[in-house]
Amino acid sequence: MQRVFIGLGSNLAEPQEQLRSALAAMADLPHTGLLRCSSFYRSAPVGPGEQPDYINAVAELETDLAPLELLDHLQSIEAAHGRERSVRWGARTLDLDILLFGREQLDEPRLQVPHPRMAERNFVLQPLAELEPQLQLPSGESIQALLQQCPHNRLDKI
Ligand code: A4P
Ligand code: MG
Repeated sequence: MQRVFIGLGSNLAEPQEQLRSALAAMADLPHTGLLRCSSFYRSAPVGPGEQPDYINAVAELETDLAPLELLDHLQSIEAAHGRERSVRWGARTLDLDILLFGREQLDEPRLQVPHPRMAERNFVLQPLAELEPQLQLPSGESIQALLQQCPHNRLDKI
């Protein structure tokens, strides 16, 4: 079993409902258990144009799936939630990112882990630190150090 952290985000179509339903879908995945989820956070949108605020959270799973198998399942869950890939970083009903997969470091065309942009995003780091305040990334950096260096965009615990 590997411990995995998933970043959840939504800013369309009842975002809190999207996250709750995504958590239920992840709990139902084969060879996978949902261990915990952080609080939900409301965050200022990072990306192009005018967008609604996001709801973000981080969930902890344990899984026997391989990383790319898990990615396939997460993309199916996104698709089932009406996600259409149009604008990069644009508004979305549901985004599920693999933040950490055990202590693995992967750099494949479809999957980079740790998630390459997590260190710049307080809407990822804050809920992750809520679950795991002593976390160290595979690089050796502590979550607390990353949080201090990260831009302080608007972020409110719900
Ligand atoms: N991919 C590679 N590595 C991973 C990984 N670790 N986890 C690939 C998941 N997917 C990974 O993603 C594009 C491709 O990334 C996938 O096909 C997968 O093979 P996508 O979800 O289709 O596209 P995207 O999400 O539009 O692009 P990207 O670059 O993943 O965007 P991000 O980085 O996810 O950012 N502002 C706030 N406040 N809150 C947010 O949650 N999210 C984004 C999206 C922008 N602004 C935001 C938020
Ligand atoms: Mg994504």
